[in-house]
Amino acid sequence: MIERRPGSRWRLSIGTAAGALVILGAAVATGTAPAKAAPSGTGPDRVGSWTAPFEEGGTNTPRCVKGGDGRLTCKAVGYAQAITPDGRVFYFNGIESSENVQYGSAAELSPESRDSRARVLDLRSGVPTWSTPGHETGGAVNPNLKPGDTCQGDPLGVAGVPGRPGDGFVGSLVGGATTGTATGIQHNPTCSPDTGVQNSGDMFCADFANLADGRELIVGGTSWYNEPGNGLDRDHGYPADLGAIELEGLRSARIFNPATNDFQQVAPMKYGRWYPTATTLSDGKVLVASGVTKLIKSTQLSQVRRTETYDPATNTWTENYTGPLSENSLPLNARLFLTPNNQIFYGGAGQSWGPFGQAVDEPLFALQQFFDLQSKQWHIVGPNPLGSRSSPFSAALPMSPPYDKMTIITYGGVLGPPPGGELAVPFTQLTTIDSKGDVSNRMGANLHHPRWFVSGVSLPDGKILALNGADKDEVIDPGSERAVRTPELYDPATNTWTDMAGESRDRTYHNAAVLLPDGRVLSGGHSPIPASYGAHHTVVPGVTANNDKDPSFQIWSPPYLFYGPRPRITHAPHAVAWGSSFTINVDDPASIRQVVAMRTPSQQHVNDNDTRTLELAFTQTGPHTLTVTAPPTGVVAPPGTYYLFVNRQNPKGLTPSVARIFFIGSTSDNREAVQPVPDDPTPAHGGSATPVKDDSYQATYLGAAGQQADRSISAAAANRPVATLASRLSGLVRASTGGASVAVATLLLALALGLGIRTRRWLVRRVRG
Ligand SMILES: [Cu+2]
Repeated sequence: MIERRPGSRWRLSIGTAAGALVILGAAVATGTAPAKAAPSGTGPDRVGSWTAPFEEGGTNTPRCVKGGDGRLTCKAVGYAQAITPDGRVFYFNGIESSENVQYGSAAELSPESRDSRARVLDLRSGVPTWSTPGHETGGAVNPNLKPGDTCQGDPLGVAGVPGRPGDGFVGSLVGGATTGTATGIQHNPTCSPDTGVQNSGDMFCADFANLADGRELIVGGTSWYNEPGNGLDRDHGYPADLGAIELEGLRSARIFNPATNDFQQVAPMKYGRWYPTATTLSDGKVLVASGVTKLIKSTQLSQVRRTETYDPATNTWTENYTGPLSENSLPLNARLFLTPNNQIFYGGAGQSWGPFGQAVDEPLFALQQFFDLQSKQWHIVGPNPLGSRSSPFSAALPMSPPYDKMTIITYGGVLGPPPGGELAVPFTQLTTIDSKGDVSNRMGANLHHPRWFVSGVSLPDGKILALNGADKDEVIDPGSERAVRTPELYDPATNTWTDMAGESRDRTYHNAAVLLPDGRVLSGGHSPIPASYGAHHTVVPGVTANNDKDPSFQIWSPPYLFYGPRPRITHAPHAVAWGSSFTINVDDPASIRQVVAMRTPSQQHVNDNDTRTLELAFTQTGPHTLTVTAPPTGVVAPPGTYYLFVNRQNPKGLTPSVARIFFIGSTSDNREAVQPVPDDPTPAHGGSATPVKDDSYQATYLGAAGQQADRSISAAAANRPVATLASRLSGLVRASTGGASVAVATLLLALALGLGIRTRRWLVRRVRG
């Protein structure tokens, strides 16, 4: 356990990097609490139950269809999911069109990719139905920093050197923000060499947040191209695509409006951001941090180091910069939380492979830090005991009045920045932040199943479900991972994980899961990187995870739905103001133990840092009336849509009602709240899914010769020892060349720059006690 000492507020500098690296080595040895024995039993009241998988179009339509241009279009995978104010599911695809890669991702994935398509899934009647939003790909064109530039006559633009202050390590070092002595050398790094290929405005790798009025803000995303391609690609009639893959972060921001089922483009960010993090603030503005301007051949050597804030009221972005301490290096999709001290907390978790393992300042990822929203500067709390963690799930556990502390649970993932670990870890960490900004860390019970890229879903009874993911970091060696299909349920009251009923499908890279208004959990998504960065195929059938994409969903009914009668909310207001009292009507007030507000989810890349589960104070004030106290401030409950649940005490535990969806914010509105599903929801029925190994993909795309080739690949891969060894070796080479050089370079850099003094002083102080 590490407590932050009073006065131990350090200034952030590159010099702390070397210290963090040392600390990281020791931190892995941190002890873990033993897991308590899981309850036995396999009935649905113990492990819940799953529906069969179902997908858009069902088994009546093939998973993939070939267009007139010979290209496959396949059903969208639900890798990013959000709940709309009327209780539908908005989702979009990940790595759209990667099924068209025939031989290798390095040359083909960028030219074959397309902008991801969005869908709206409606489960309210019990029978799943789908609709296609207007401008189904989000309709964005990434605004070029240099309009009209084609990159052909601008080598600096192609290389992105040195970039602008705030754009990675290089941009800031040369631009002067980090050293405090601006050289004035800047260069706009962005160019869009292939804007005609419909893959320059991809929502894939954007983050999103539910705005206060119920719309979804989507920030960043992907522009795909080969570099240097110089136009010599198959789209222009050449036999092959020249150049190698690049993924560039979009400056684009867009809003999906559920009321019109359409997108609108809004003001762009200053920096292109691939894999940024969007966190909703107390006033409804949205802070965006991290993301990288260019992933594969980055010349910036780290992510975007400055944050920007979007104001929906004025459609403007503000760069949060008041000096060098406004800059910070964070992993991609850094898990950032608005904490009770009204600052943004980073606890040491994100997705670390960016830019492609070369972030020279990545040891900073291991430091817990606050971003002060008033001073707009970062300050360090101390090292995270486990160092940095890549692709775990992090969420705030339930908070109760007076909401003066938040405990963030973080579980799974792999340890360390690149090269870090490849094997998933079972560790659970509980980090508590109070309203004074004090931070403490402790270990929780281990997961029973170590898992990387694990989703999480907070439930209305205060428990949290861990589901999906794989036993290894698939980014290191795609196709070598084995799926983890057994979900686990965490009970904060007993600090125990319990295995739940198993899912039917592999869901590894790019899965997502959200809580539905009927209290069930929707799980979907599976869009792995093509095996060994080649084309999609399963490396060792039956052993390694399915390496084809899977557009199916499954719905899990938690055990609490099998405990007994559900309570009913017969009246709730449309909107409540912070700190106000409001009344709700329920069928049996005496049985109600909890009234709970939960922020409606928006999850992508197993990242949903706006989650809130707020227990609300209440008293019975009439035969069917409860008077409830709304959360006091926007710090506790950022403005927006929330589920309202009441939990009834049944003999086996708490059972939630179906949810009303209501707004929490600055104003009250006594119109009736939306009730997305009836009090006795129709059990899910209808819907179906194509098989795991979908024939339409194989037959349509590969043809007879291709199927033969694919079988030979599978046969070769089935030679397990050889395949495993080869895959291990390739992963090791990738990891060591990418990562070891990073660690060495970081140390040398920090020492050479002479900026380790502060760290050395700190270490000396620690050693002396
Ligand atoms: Cu991804």
